[in-house]
Amino acid sequence: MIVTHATSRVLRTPADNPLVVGVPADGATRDFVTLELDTDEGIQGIGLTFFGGPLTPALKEAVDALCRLVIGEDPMQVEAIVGKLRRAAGGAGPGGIFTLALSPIDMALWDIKGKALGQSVCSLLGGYRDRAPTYASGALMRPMNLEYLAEAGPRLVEMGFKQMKTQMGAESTVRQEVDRMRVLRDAIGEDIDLMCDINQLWNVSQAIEVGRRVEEYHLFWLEDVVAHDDYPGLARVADALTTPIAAGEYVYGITPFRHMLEARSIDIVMIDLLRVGGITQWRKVAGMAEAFGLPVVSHLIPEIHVQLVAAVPNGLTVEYMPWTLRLFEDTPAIVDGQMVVPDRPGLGLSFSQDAIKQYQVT
Ligand code: SMN
Ligand code: MG
Repeated sequence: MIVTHATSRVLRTPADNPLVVGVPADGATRDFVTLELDTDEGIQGIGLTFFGGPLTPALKEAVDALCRLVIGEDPMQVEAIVGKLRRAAGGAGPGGIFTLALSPIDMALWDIKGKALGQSVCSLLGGYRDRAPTYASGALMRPMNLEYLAEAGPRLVEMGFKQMKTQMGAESTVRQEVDRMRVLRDAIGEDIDLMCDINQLWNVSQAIEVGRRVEEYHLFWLEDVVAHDDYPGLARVADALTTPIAAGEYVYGITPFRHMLEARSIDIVMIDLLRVGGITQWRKVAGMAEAFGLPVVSHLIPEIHVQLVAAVPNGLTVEYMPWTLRLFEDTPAIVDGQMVVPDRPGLGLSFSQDAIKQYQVT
């Protein structure tokens, strides 16, 4: 089998989140670059990427340029193709726009491999189980006030979520930060896992101070408490708190994970599929984390990440951030708080033709 053709598109969708209720849309949009890779055997693989922001046209061009090097290659030889693209990119890699452009190609190759073999990507990567816990994300964000949190948290529980994530980092006093956790914990009860993302907004002493004051609300994890590349700083926070510290979504490639793990910076390893360089690299980080006795969690794109988190023995939970939901025809079901791996080969996904018609940027 050889790759014969690549089609990339830019889709621009409203920047909403169906888990948020009662907040009017503000007209903001999100750009995605989608990829379809065709083969001489009629099997098509799909992938997508984003984080381009104003560089989205450049990201699409980078995907197209790399795809030109994939035409004529055997899609089953994923590492060989990834190696070829890395060597070709030279100093333009290993992070940044190169990694973001490599990821959709790598996803599409795994999708083709799965379809050719009649196996899900989850099965190809290890097939540890057929579903994974999932948590609601994006509904309990920093700008929302306490009244909204008290209403929205229980609404997510009613929808069937057993885990949910909120944010801190924007309040002007420690007391106000702590109040957010108190209000949410009171609203959702003791049996729901509550995660909290700081998105790098604290320094080490703030993280330790607020972190200690919210320990009584037993958070499932505190995420990105300080700058993503302050590995010793993260380690100081992780040592000071009993709440597990999660990080990893902001780093590119696999090597930074080695540094974080060696420095004992984190307790939970968050892997972003786009920044790490695709499925091939994602599973290498999962293996590294396993060797350190640590669980891995995903970042965004739950429809694809379910395949990965369910595949590995240390997959903890899938972030259900429904940004990409409307891009696909059929998305994985959520049953009893778990996301189920589709019973279809490859990624088990196809792009919605309606979404392409509606959102493609010409
Ligand atoms: C997040 C970061 C960047 C884009 C979307 C969402 C957030 C998360 O940190 O963990 O979901
Ligand atoms: Mg985050």
